[in-house]
Amino acid sequence: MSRYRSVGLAAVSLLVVVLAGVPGCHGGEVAGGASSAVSPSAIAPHAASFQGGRDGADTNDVTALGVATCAGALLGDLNGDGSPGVGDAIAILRIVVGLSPANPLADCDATGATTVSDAIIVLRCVVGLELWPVRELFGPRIVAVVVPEEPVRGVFDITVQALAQDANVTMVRIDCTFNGTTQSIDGGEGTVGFDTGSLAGGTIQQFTVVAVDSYGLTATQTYDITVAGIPPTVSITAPADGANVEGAFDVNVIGRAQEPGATLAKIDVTFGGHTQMIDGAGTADLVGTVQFDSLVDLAAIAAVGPAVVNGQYYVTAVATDSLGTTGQAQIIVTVNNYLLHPENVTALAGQSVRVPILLTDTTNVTGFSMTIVWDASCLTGVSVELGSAVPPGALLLRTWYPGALTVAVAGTTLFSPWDEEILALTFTAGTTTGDTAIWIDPAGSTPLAFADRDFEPIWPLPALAPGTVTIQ
Ligand SMILES: [Ca+2]
Ligand SMILES: [Ca+2]
Repeated sequence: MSRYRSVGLAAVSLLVVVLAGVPGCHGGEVAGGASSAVSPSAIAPHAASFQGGRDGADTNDVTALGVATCAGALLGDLNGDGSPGVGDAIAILRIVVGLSPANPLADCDATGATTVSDAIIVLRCVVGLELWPVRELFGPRIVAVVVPEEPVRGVFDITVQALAQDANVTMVRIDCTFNGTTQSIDGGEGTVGFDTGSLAGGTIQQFTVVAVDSYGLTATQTYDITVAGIPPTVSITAPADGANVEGAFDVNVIGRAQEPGATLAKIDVTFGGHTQMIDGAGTADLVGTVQFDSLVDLAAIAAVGPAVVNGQYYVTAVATDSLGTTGQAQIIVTVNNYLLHPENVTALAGQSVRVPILLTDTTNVTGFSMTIVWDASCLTGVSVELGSAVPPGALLLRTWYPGALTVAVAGTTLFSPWDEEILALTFTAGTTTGDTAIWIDPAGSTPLAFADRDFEPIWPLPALAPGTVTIQ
């Protein structure tokens, strides 16, 4: 019996072993003495993972334009150990009989099909009748990647070309990944478009090309792509950070586009939930002023801060250049209006609720008069007490109507300069839940007035703001 025939018989016997699924007989001596202990069950996962690119072993990361090839793969070496073995032959035979999925590495004789002949070739290599390797596979080669030379912004194209390097192998696809998105090119050449989207200008993002051939071998290249758009600068030149503001106040801003060739499109300035826009003039620089009123739209101011009118708030300026890149500046201002207002409070339905009336600056104040108004269907049974800012013994006068109270305090002792509470009303909250307003009527039956110790009127009068009782 020739050695060729004995190897053939060994292959046939291996086929029987595989078909029978007999454990413990997967390796063993083959003519020539070579042995392998690889089991069929250990081969299949590897064959499957190989389709994904040899577990990344062929990845070649480069950051400059060039050529990257996969690490060599060997025809017939299905278990990837670099050597011919009985395990490789068994793996091929499992493909022949349909127990394992097809694997292009099994086609040792390049017939385009996996047959017993392919297993025999591996076994001949095992016993030294043929030279190993049968053939080395080089995998695909990325030959050209055309990326934008300049930093990119918005939609941009990248053209890629890859070649299969091995005989009887074709390019299957090229996977291109940028910013978490992968697009595939069928075959070995094509162009894909990506979008920088919301990526920050001036940052460097990776672009990865993975070429896949019909053997499942891959080649990988990675490039650095700079996102265009150096953010514009912007600053708030007035008011100063931390400044007090009262009533209407101006905000001055200045911005400049930094990206070469870009102009400044606009500056959005925001305070108290309101945004005002300064349009660009088609130039890189933009200077402008917007005005806000810290009194007019109190609801909007309260919406961005605690439920008090005076307090600290952000002023934000966002500059947007002609490429859509933004830069931002922010300061904090303290709204410090001379203000008379009921405090915002929360009440339980049917329960009593105390509502302080606050004056934000009690300097030189010794007396006042005012009319306080509310919805009598929501709040009933009002009682009045002097606030903690008012000295004991001050005279309290009051007249009560459903939904209105006139009250006056006259005295010669100065109010506490560090306390804002000048009066407090206690109501019984109704059973209807929701918000109900309390406000000061400056021209009511007892007009709003403040006086000093000489009974001289204090002027100007404070601004007025409503308070809210939230019934729960
Ligand atoms: Ca092997
Ligand atoms: Ca074949």
